[in-house]
Amino acid sequence: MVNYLQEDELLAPGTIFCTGCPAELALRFLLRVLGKEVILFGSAGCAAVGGIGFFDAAAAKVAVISCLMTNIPSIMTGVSRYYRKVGRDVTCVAFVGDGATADVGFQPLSGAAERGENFIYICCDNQGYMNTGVQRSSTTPSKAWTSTTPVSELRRGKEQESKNMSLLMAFHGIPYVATAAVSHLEDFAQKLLKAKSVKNGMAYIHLFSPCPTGWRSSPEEAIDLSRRAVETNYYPLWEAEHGKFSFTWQPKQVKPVTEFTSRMKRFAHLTAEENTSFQALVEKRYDLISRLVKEEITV
Ligand SMILES: Cc1ncc(C[n+]2csc(CCOP(=O)(O)OP(=O)(O)O)c2C)c(N)n1
Ligand code: SF4
Repeated sequence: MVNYLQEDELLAPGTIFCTGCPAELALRFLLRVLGKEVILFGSAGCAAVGGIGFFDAAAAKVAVISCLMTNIPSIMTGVSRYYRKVGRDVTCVAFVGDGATADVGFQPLSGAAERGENFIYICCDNQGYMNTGVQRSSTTPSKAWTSTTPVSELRRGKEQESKNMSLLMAFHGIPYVATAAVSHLEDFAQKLLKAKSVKNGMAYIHLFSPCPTGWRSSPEEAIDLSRRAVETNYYPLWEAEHGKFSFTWQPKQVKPVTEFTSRMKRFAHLTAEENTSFQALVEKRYDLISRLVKEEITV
């Protein structure tokens, strides 16, 4: 894995991510893999405090463009087209939260994907609007506690199933879509390099990144939680190259999803029955992606 890393550390040593937040690790890592000829795009959210900085302190040592939650892909469209026009090979990469990606900024992302804009878009999915106080987003899992999906006699956390954002992007038919997890950095590095090599459209990576603060889990367990998500098939690692799906890493022995959910207080209220239906949902989602792989369905 060390071989993927380019020379310089491109994120300043001090950031204000919460203790144990793996988004910081992911941002440091991806900048080391992609190198200096990068323009980083961000918007309000936890990822922004790492990328853009805080008050008068810049964090990243590459060029950074701070966008609104509503217009990241639109600004990236203009900037990436400019560099193509002047003939300079610059990688435009977004590192943005799931709220900005799947909800607030979904329309311009979908539009840019359909138009074939050439940039890398990384959704750092901590499964909620964490920066503003742990509100639910469309990618928050069903049954999870958040500050806007409380657990009480009347409610059992989030009522809806999460939006399947990575598959939605794959069904746009863009050249490269992948899932990645902060626990599997070798896999993430290979996907970043594939994304960088795409020159004829968008590359989208959906990165699973536990949030100790919002998930009410231990900071020291963040990477382990990510590993458990992958090993329970809650978060399978796959890629779709030109619409062709394949798994990039698979557990030898799949663990029950309670190995993941039992490690955080946002799921502490789940009954045995609710755990069973959560497990069924995990298997339903995994079966869908398995069929796309095994039946060689191309989108
Ligand atoms: C259009 C718009 N709506 C709301 C906000 C307020 N706001 C700032 S950061 C944030 C949370 C962003 O959540 P997400 O994109 O999931 O990133 P996270 O903080 O979870 O990493 C919100 C709602 C905003 N800046 N712009
Ligand atoms: S709120 Fe969550 S995602 Fe945001 S910096 Fe803290 S641990 Fe990381």
